Amino acid sequence: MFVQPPTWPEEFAKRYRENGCWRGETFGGMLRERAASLGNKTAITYADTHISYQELDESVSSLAAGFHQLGIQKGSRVVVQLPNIPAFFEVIFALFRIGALPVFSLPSHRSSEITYFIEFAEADAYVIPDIDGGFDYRSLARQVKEKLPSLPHVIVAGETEEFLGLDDLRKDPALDPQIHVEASDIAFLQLSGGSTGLSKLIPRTHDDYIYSLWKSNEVCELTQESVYLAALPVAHNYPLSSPGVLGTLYAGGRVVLAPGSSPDVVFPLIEKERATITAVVPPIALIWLEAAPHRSDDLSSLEVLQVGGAKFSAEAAKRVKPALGCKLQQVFGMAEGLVNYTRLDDPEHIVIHTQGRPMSEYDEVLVVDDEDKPVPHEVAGHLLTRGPYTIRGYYKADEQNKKAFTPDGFYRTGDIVRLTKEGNVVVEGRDKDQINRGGEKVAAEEVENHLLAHPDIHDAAMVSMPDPFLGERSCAFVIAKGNNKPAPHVLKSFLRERGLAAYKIPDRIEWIDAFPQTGVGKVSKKALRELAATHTANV
Ligand code: J2J
Repeated sequence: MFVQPPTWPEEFAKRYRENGCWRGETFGGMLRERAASLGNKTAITYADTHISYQELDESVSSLAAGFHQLGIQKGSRVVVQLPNIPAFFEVIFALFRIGALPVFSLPSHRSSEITYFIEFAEADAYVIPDIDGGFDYRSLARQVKEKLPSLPHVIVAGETEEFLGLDDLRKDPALDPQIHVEASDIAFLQLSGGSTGLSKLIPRTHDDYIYSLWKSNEVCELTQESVYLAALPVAHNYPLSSPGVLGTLYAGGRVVLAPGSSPDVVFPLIEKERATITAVVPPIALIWLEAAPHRSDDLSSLEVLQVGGAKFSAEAAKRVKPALGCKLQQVFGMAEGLVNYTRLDDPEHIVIHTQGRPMSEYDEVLVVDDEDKPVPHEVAGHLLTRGPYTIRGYYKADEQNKKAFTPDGFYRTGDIVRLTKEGNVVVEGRDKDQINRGGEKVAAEEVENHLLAHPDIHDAAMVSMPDPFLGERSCAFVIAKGNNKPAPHVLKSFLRERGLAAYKIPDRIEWIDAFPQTGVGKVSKKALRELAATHTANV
């Protein structure tokens, strides 16, 4: 059963509509309009395949009919785990069109995450590619089916083996069931980075997400001429919406799907497709900066490189223009909503030293102390936010919502920031129990719980340690139950066998006799972070 998540109080919804933020558009309707007005213009390029808006719209209608005949209904949830391939767009727009909700999982997720998403969202189907990046997703689906035999459908884009094929679902587009979908309906469930145990699910409406797209397009100056190169996995909120692939389609531009983010893959693609904008996380930006002087690819079409997802150092930021010949745009966003951008005409010191400012004049941003009292400009504090595209509550999480939101509806981002006098945000740190591994978020508690399942482990605590490349890596400290202390690589295999995504496996695991404690007897993660940092410095 679909449980309605908390939403904006009527007075806010009314205001966002009256102010023109929410335009009453749906994703299904938006694609149909673009197909009508842009017809043969290319929407998506994938290797040598070019898909026009018209063609995309038709395959979406034919799949909408297929999903509907399969029993996927308005409000049904479908876990979508697809890489950067055209099927991603066909599937999600087909689901949008019939009012079913994609649950966006990442290609790196494994059985632990996927079974949780399917169970928690009570999903009716799970959509995968056959093989991607050398990994066979059908074998993953088999593991998932073993744990969840009642999962109704596994659908494969490609060679199906024993499963149902996406191509078998395609029906005559005229059979599109024409389901009525409201712009205020939840369009999909996005994943939170997670800080308390497992990822929470983020309900985003057509109205609020489409607003974040067209507002991002204004700020990032996206037009029909724009060519957005998707180098990050498109299911992640940042390349999906800031302005990302969906913003590009909204603008009537062209999306170029890259199968990876290395310079060998991306640079020739920028040259070939004359890409104008792309988005990366800081570690990828560093690799591109290193590679650029040694390569002869023509990157002259690239106007903007967006960097976000984790803090980009000022030293690296300074090198973007000289090395790549394009503008840098810093992006500080979150799947829960709020997105900040440096503006394309901002002076250099702002672009290099800040993470930009909220994209909408209706974003409310507060920086507060531990008692929720506002702090002055230039003083670091907790970032709280509320606005026309920031959620009011997670999906099926009544208890957690009490902590994650203030009584008047502000989302507690868990980020420590300071606001400059000009109103730009500088990210100074974090007070959530999360490790940001070069843009990939790892909830410490989730990994600790897996470690605690090991028979030799009495207690576990995971913290970040500084890393020049990723910004942070993870270090888990473990206390033994008895004398048996398996080697770290044995514990890592144990976690892998439990089906945990590779980026969540601790980079380092250390046995320790006891945890340092805070004054009130809790595990002091601060002291553990210091310990991890000293050990790192000694390596
Ligand atoms: C420091 N920390 C940052 C930055 C995100 C656009 C861009 C990014 C995301 C994203 C997104 C940061 N500097 N520039 O959804 O639409 C950290 C913060 C934040 C968390 C959100 C988008 N940019 N972060 O990264 O939901 O801690 O979204 O709260 O994955 O990433 O993570 P996520």
